[in-house]
Amino acid sequence: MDEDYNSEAIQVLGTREAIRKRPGMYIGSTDSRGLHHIAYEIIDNSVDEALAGFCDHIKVTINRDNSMTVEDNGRGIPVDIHPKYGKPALEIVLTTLHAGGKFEGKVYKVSGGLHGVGMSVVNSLSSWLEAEIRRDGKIYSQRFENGKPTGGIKVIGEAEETGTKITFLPDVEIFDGETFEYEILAERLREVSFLNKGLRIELEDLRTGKREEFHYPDGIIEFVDYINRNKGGIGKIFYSEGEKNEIYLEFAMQYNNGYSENVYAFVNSINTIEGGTHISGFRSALTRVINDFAKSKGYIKENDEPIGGEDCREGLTAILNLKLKEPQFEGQTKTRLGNSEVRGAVESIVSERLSSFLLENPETADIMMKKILGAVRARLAAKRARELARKKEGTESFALSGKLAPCSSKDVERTELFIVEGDSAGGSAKQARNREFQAILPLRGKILNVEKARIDKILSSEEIKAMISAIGAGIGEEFDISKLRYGKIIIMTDADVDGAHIRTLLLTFFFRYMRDLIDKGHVYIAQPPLYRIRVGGKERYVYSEKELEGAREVQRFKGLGEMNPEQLWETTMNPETRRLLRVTIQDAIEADRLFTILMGEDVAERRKFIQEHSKEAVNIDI
Ligand code: 0RA
Repeated sequence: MDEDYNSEAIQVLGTREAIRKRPGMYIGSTDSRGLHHIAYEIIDNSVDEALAGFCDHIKVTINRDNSMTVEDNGRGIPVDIHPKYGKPALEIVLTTLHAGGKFEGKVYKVSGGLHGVGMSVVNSLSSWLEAEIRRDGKIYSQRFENGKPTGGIKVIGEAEETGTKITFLPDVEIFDGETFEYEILAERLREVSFLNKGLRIELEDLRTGKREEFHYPDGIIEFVDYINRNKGGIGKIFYSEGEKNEIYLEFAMQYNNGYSENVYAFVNSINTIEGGTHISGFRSALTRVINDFAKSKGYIKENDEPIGGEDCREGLTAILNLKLKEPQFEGQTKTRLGNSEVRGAVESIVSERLSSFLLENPETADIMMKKILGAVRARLAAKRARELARKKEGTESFALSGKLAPCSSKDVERTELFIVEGDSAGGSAKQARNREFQAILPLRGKILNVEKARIDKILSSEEIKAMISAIGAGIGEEFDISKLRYGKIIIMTDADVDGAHIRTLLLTFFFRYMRDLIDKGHVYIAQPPLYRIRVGGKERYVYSEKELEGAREVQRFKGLGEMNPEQLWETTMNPETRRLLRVTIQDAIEADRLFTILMGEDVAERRKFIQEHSKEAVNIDI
């Protein structure tokens, strides 16, 4: 204990300086992501108080000046004077990189974050911070400027309730003028409330008046329902929870009418997008239980080929929510769980609970088995189609005859594949391009909507076959980015509604079947100009309606085909002068929801979405 406090005392001196010198070490970056990270640091402390069972309401307010207020109705951060420091506990939490939660002499929480260390990080990166604590019948307040208290802790009133309220203004110098974004916060807060059933989280933006409340008494059951809402969930949602060797797991799952896998796992509220031992435990339990059940109930015969793991996960939505004491996060973004003991714990809980569920719910079990056996049949059909295609490949250069205009360079650092809508635009592009490093693949009309088709049908579409074979890295589970033939895959469609539709179809295909292509930043959208204008005797191209203001003599481009090759090269294809938009995925769950709504079955939901988002529809960075 003593040693702990001594080392903390030494750290006091340089806390703020150390954090400001290397903010990246504490919050990852100082861009928009980093700015939101400091909000989560404060919010997480309130969530921890909720996890400990002392708080059920959190309110987050974005104030007009880009400061943020986070209030909870927990016990309130202790304010009593700490004997060793002679300072209030509150002040210590806000000014030192202490081992959070420990100063009361006990570790009271499981946490994925910085164990309350976050508070001093936020204070260090803020211009000012105000804390208001309700405890012991009183309201206490303390203000910090540039990380330092402007005075001692003061009693400013009386209150029966307890709670903590923190308001802070992120330092513009550190965050380069970035501001809080309602949607980013809303997505995270929704997720947090799904993962902590019953917790009520309010979000209000005083700049716009927008407000929402997230409150899910049924927690991750509602999370699964939310994801499956537009996918057509089939059968009951299965929910169970269990604990093994101090590893706590709750999970919920349901199949839907779609074909993609949506298994998301959270460890201490952190979305483990890089996977890990918990996911592999879940997968092996699922595959084993399904095979055992299928055999015992006669869905497959003893000697049949076993049902594959990917068959069991086609059209499956599942949420795993784990809490554990010492998570080891690995991988590039520290979002892969490494703890080896977790695999067995998850596997055993899921196996036991899922096999009972199947026996006790024969109707849902039957719906699941039919779904899974459909996936098996489609996989076998696709395999036959691929084998057939491979055989053909040798003799007649499969699917590519005449369509792709390849480039001469093989240097993936430089090469670009333009996927172009229509033969006529394809023709212009072929004339316009630099054939050394730019290849052109024209597509005829609309491509297949992969959201509504399954793998065997997808593989029989000529347009899709041509794309797979041009890109050269395979598809789905077999996709291998090291075989990629072009460093940039550039979608070039007209700047109109049809063009936007084709672009969305292509992005859906890449998202579902070549996800790595997007994750590793290889997919781009070309930006053809809308108009050519003449200003003061000079010609200029205009890329948005806004830039058009006040121009005369205006030539509007209806489609790519209307530009002559020189214009197309100059405006859209020449790396020196063109504009490209790189496609990024901020949040896989939200992207999945968007694709489902935009490309799925539910027409009414799609119309509603497009109406709500019509203003922002230009250049959404999915
Ligand atoms: C440690 C001990 C106690 C409260 C908290 C931490 C606490 C921290 C935060 C941060 C945001 N909201 C919070 N609410 C509570 C109190 C222990 C006690 O009263 O016995």
